[in-house]
Amino acid sequence: MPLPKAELHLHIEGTLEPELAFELAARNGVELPYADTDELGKAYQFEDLQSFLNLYYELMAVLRTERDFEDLANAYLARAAAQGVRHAEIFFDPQAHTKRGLELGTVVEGLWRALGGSEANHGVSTRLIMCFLRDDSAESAMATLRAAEPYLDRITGVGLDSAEVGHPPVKFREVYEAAAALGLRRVAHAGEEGPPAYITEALDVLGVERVDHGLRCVEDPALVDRLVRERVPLTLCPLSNVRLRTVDTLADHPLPAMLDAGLVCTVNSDDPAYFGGYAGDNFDAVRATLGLDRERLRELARNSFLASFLEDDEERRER
Ligand code: ES4
Ligand code: ZN
Repeated sequence: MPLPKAELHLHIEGTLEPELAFELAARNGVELPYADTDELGKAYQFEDLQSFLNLYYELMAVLRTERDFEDLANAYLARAAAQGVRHAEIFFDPQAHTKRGLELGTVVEGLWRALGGSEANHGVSTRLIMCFLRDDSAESAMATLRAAEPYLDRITGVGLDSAEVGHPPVKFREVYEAAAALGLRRVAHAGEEGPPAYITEALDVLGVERVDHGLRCVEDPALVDRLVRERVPLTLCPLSNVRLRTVDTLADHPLPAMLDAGLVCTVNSDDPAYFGGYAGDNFDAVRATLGLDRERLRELARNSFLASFLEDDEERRER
C-alpha cells in the first residue's frame, strides 16, 4: 500500500501523456509535428524551464473540448489514486487555452466533469487552482480573474507559473489583491529558477500561503529561518528539478538538508507526463536516492495534508 498523501503541485496540462496526446490529436483533427509517440519521446530532453514550456504549450493544441479536459483529468486521477494520492490540488493555465480561442467555460466545465466525480470514482478529493502566466501581462491576468468570476464556486485559489526569471511576483500585486478580495487562496511559483528574493516578494507582496518549489531559499539562510519560523509550506518537485536541471542529479537535491533545517517540505510531481513520474514515483525516488527513512517519508505525507486547503474536519476524514 502506497503512503496516503496529498498532491499540492500538479499542473493538469502536465499530465498529458504522449499516448493521450495522439489520441486527442486524432479525435480533434489536430496535426502534431511528430510522427508517433517514439518521435515525440525524443523531444523530452530539457535544458531548462523554457525548453520544457515550449513543448508543454505546443502539445496543449490537442485539448479542444470539455470531453478532452475531462479525459485528461480522469487519466490523472486514476494514476494518482494508484500511487496513494487521496487529495489533489490541481493547477490549470486558463490563458494557455483562451489565447488559443477556447472559452474558459470549456476548460472549467470539462475539468469539473472529472473532479466532481473524483471522490466517488477515484477516492481522491480535489481542489482547483487557476494559475496566471507570469510571462503574460498583469492586465491579461486581471482579465482572466474577471472572466473566472462565474466559476468561483469551483475554483479555490490562484497561482503564478510559467517563465519565472524577469517576471517577479510584484508584477501581479493588484491581481493578487483582487483575488484575495474575492476570497481566493493564494500560492505562487517562486525560487524555481528565480532568485530567493522572489520567494520573499511572493510572501510579502502577494500574501501567498504556500510557495511552489521555493527550492532556491537554501541560498539565503535568513530566508530559510523565516520560512521555518512562519511554517511556510514548500511544494517541492524533485524529479522536475532533475529534468529541468535546477539540480545536477537527484542525489544532489537539498531535500534532506531542508527537512533537517525544519522547513515544511512536501513532495509533488509538477508535470508528471514530462518529468518521469507521478507523486508516488517522486516519493520512491527520494527514498531510494536520498535515503530518507520511514519517519521522514511520513513527515512529508503529513505535511502534504497540513499544507493543503482542506478544512480541518475534511482533513481528518481524508486520513
Ligand atoms: C511549470 Cl515546472 C513549471 N514551472 C513553472 N511553470 C510551469 N507550468 C507548468 N509547469
Ligand atoms: Zn509547477
